[in-house]
Amino acid sequence: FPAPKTGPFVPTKEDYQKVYTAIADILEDNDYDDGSYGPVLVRLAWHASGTYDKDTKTGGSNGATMRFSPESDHGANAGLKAARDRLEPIKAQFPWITYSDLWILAGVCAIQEMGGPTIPFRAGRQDRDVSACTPDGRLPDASKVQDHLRAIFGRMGFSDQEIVALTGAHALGRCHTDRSGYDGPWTFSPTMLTNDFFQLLLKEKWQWKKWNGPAQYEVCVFYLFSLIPPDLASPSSSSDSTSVVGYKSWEDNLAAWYMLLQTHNSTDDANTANTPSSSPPTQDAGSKKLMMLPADMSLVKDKNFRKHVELYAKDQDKFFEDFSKAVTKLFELGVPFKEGTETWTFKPSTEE
Ligand code: DDH
Repeated sequence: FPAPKTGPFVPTKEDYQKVYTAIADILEDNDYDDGSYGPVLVRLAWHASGTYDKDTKTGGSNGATMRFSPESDHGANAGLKAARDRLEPIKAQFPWITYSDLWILAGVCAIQEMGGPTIPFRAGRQDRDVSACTPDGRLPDASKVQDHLRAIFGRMGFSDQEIVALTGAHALGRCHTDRSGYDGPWTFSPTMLTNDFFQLLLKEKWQWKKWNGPAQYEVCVFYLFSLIPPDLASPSSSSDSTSVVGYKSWEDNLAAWYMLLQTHNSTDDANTANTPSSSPPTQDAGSKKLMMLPADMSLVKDKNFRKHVELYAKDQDKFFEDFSKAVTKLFELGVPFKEGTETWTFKPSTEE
């Protein structure tokens, strides 16, 4: 008999599902940040995609050019080596997947596993060499505000509504003094995707943080004290109007108060850009005080952005629906999919 012909390996949805499951298995790590690599993997997928320029059709997630210098050394990409390194064993286990598809699938997986919406996925990104690296400056600068955001995201092809929806990803993760220079998480639950980023933007009073690092906002603690509801001691009455992050019951509200005040009393201010921490950066989760970037704050200062913030703060389902659409678009910018490429969705590991 003639030897059966063996063509090139064509991975199926089941093969990608195996990669998804393997990524889901390596998200948690109690020694890293808030206990999960999920947020930094989302950031890797976003920074791989967010270099896209619709006019020149350069950049985007096709290529995984952040593997190479100079792109890996761009200031905006500081710290993303942790995410790329975390995925190396997965690449070794499934050598057929391209880095470009792997990084995006990791973003999809991390969003879903952290309680976010389903993000549809199409495979077919090809890795490219160093010559496809994009110039520095294509990703947003956190110290800048609405005009800059519209210029950067407009270059990728996004509307105001999509910019606001995408930035809701800041419910996840934190800033690191040894990466961007900023410090702290945006929400109390940085490993769960919720609409808390929008709720906090609207409900808290934000003030400039007094420190040696870059200009950022923190919750005004005196304002918090002034808000302590007189009826808090009486469980029967509702303290809805003074809710810290939109919690409905007075017990939840009290718990949120307690967390806020506790984090304000913490002594982690020594951990600034100018005062290196004595513990290794990967083990030091940094400040627990909530923060906002100047770029985040412009979402409530600009009235055309603000109306979307208000909608998403009220309606998490709507946020999830729009976030899923905008992230799918982001992750596919500039990818030359073959005609007829199927769209797949993967189940979160909790539903398997
Ligand atoms: Fe972001 N982001 N991002 N971001 N981002 C940072 C962290 C994370 C901006 C600046 C910063 C998006 C939009 C913007 C995530 C996801 C997304 C940090 C801190 C800065 C600074 C980095 C560090 O110190 O480690 C700015 C500016 C914008 C904007 O202008 C809109 C978008 C669109 C996304 C997305 O995923 C769709 C995530 C997740 C993190 C947390 C990373 C981590 O390690 O934790």
